[in-house]
Amino acid sequence: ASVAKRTYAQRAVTHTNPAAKALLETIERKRTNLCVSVDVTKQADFLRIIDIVGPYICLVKTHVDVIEDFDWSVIERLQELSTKHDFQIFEDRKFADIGNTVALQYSSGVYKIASWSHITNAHPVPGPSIISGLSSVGLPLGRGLLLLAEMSTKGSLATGSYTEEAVRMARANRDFVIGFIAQQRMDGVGLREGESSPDEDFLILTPGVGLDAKGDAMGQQYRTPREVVLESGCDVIIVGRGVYGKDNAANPDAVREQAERYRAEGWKAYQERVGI
Ligand code: 6AU
Repeated sequence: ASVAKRTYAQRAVTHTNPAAKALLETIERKRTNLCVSVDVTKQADFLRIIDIVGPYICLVKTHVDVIEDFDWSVIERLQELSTKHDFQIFEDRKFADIGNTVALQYSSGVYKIASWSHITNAHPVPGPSIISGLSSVGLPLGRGLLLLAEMSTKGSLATGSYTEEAVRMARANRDFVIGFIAQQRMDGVGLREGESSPDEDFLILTPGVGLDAKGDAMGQQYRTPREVVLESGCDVIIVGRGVYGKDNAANPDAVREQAERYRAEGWKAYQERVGI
């Protein structure tokens, strides 16, 4: 069956990258394809929101560089929460430089991302060397990489042949590239004349998901979990402000309620997609 028709459990069995396998197993075990993006600037808020949404997510997405009172205890607490609630960690670093530089940014500096983040992402704009650089650090640690094949923003340049080249880069590096940040499945994208469809399973993680808003004032565009998972065949919904939003941040019950709501919507759309 096409990848979109297979269950997460079936895909977990055949995936060979440890980070992809662990994510698929977590999704199946917890029956959730929700990733919450926690883009807040205080470590207390960051950890509090993650502790609330933890039971409802397969993955937490971080922008660790926006935490203004960051110190290493944030990483230790995050790892404790990851064990307590059974979720994976995705630092949304969006690497975009030459191989040598991204290898340093990934392994070193204040954040040492590779040491704690199971999954990270990169823009394909530098070409395949960005994958070599990152995989020299991440592959020995069992990490996985997502390429940004498309973006959720109005006027995104990541379309057409750029998206196709991103998929070709991923196809040539399937040990480390586990999938894409994209708005739809990439099955068969970028195949050249006469090339047959390879037996591949890329995970599609999709931001720009919201049930109550169509976008924000800075070009973000939202679709519903149903549109994303059922109609576009994506695997994981990434929700930030829809869950912890400005009003929710102060109110734990509201944050929990939204996490439950997005989890339920995302899972229902998946069940309908695979027919279970
Ligand atoms: O739900 P929001 O709009 O509050 O947050 C969406 C999150 C943000 C963005 O940095 C990120 O998703 N994002 C990405 C990622 C994940 O790489 C790509 C993209 O195209 N759009 C997008 O919003 O943390």
